[in-house]
Amino acid sequence: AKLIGVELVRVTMPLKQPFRTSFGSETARDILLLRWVRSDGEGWGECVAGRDPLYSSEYTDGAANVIRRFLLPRLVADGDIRAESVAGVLEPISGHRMAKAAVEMAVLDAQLRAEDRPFAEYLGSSRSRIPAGVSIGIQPSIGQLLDTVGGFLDEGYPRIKLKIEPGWDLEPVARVRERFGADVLLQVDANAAYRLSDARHLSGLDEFGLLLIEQPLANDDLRQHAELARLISTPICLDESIISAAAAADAIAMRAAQVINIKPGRVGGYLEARRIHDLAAAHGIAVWCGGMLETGLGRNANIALASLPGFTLPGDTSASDRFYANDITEPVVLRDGHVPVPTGPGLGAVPDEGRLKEFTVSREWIPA
Ligand code: OSB
Ligand code: MG
Repeated sequence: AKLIGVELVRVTMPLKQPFRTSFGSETARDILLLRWVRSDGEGWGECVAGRDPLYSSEYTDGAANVIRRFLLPRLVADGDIRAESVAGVLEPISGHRMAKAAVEMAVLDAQLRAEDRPFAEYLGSSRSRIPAGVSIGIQPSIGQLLDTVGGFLDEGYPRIKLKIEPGWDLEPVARVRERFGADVLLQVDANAAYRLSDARHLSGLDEFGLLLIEQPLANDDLRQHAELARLISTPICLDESIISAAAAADAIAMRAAQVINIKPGRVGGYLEARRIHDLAAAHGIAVWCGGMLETGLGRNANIALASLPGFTLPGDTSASDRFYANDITEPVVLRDGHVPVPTGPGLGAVPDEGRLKEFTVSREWIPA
């Protein structure tokens, strides 16, 4: 099929409550969407970069720029564009994995829609629903934390993840355990806020029976994570450090990660994400699907990915109404602690034109 052009759509999605992590607080998501228009139909991609380069070096304006200047021209010059060849064509451009992932996602969606094929079928997965975890930001007080956790447990979320940072770690975990009991599936995420010299302090988490601690140390501290794993008994899960299947292989070989959080945007796309799933499964390493406060576009694609059998831990695949009062797609809805694996063609959802318009701040048409 012939590529006609690509539209870059910028949306601002207000969050129901501010979301605070160890690296910053967000009140709205500044999101870049891509509409990939072919002669036989179209597909949508969502870029997970944040407005500011805090989680990683990528940021929304930068992603739009690199897509416009460097990624699209290479793909257009290559001619017939299949999702499976996107990463190879873009390989000479270093880094910018979130931008590349957004492009590959749009190409894949258009391709699957043209074949009338659902993403889960393309992946070869068969689950019809998956359990959904929820990620809870750093709260202004313990009281508000307990109310928030209680609310999500009442909604039926079977797994709770608490964001932590120095000064907000042992106490919130202890109070959540004290209030809600030892059976709640509980884990923490530090977003790289600690140093190896905090090992003794972090071993204070060991008594709380956490599923894992996510990314305690800096993004490039693989060796230090391996050392920390020898000093604490809470399993270590890596997020920011795992930027590719090669990085995952290094982390596994070094024993720096007992668990891996897979985020398609962080690793350059859903196809690389799948390779990490396969690699981890071959090594007996559990994986789960992370989240980047995606709209229903990214969320549905993540849910399809997370229906692969190696995703043995609940992911950050919470429903649309966890972050957004109104999503741009049909909302993802939680039922009995699960979210449904999309069954329609493509990655699972399309934006509703009316709701998309409500959140759109700019659109740019780039002819092929
Ligand atoms: O570290 O997992 C993270 C959101 C933005 C940046 C980093 C992270 C997160 C989350 C959100 O935890 C999880 C979600 O989308 O539900
Ligand atoms: Mg994380």
